[in-house]
Amino acid sequence: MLTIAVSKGRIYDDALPLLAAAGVVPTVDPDKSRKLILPTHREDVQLLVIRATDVPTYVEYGAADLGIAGKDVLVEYGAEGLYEPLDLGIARCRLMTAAKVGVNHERPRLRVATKYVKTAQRYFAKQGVQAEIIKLYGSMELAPLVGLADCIVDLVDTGNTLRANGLEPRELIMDVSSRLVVNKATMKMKHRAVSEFIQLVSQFVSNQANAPR
Ligand code: PRT
Ligand code: MG
Repeated sequence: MLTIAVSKGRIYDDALPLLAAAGVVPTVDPDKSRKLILPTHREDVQLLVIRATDVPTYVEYGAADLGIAGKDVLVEYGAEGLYEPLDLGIARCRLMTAAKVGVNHERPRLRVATKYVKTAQRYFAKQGVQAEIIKLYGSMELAPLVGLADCIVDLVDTGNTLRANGLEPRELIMDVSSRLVVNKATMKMKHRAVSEFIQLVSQFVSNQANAPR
C-alpha cells in the first residue's frame, strides 16, 4: 500500500490531474465527505487529507509514504528528513515581505508578522536586519493596518489581497511551487512502487511544461 498525504483546497485541486496520470483517482470527493482517508481506483494507493502544514510531519514519520506540499511549508518545517524528488510546478506563488503603501520604517528593530517564523528569521538575519518576529496563524495582512507590525511575510499570487488592504509587495524571499516529498525508509522499502509513481507523475509534469499555452 502507498499512502499519499495531500491538503484540501488549492493543492488538492491542482494535484488531481498529476495523481490521475499515475492512475490515482479518489473514489470520494473530500469536499462532500468527512472521510480523512480517501480510497482510490488503485487498490494499492490511498490518500490522506490533512492540513498543508502537517504534510511534512506525516511523511517524515512514515505515516504517509509520499506527500505533496508547498516549498514554503517545507522550508519552514526544515525538511532534511525527507526526499524531495520532484517539483510539481503547481500552486505557484511567491513568499514576500509586504508593508503599507509608501510607508518606510525607521525603527531600529523591524516588527514582522508572519506564520513563517523560521523562514522570516533566517531571511532578515541574512539581510543584516534586526527583526522581531510576531507569530500569527492567519490574516497577516491585518497586522500592519492596526499597528501590530511594520511589515508581514506572506504568500502573494495575484497581489489582490495586499492591494485590497492598502499593502504593497516589497522584497521577494522565494518563489514557491508544490513538491513531491517521500519518506526516506519508503524510498528503500517500496522502491519499485515509488519509482514507478515518480516516473509517471514526472512524465506528466514535463509534458505539461512543454505543452503550448
Ligand atoms: O488553509 P489552511 O490554514 O488549512 O492551510 P494553508 O493556508 O496553509 O493551506 P492553503 O490550501 O491555503 O495553501 C496551501 C499551499 O498553497 C501554500 O502552502 C502554498 O504553497 C500554496 N499557495 C499558492 C498559496 C497561494 N498560492 C496563495 N495565494 N497559499 C496561500 N495563498 C494565500 C496567501 O496566503 C494570501 O492570503 O492567498 C492570498 C494571496 O493571494 P493573492 O492572489 O491575493 O495574491
Ligand atoms: Mg489557507
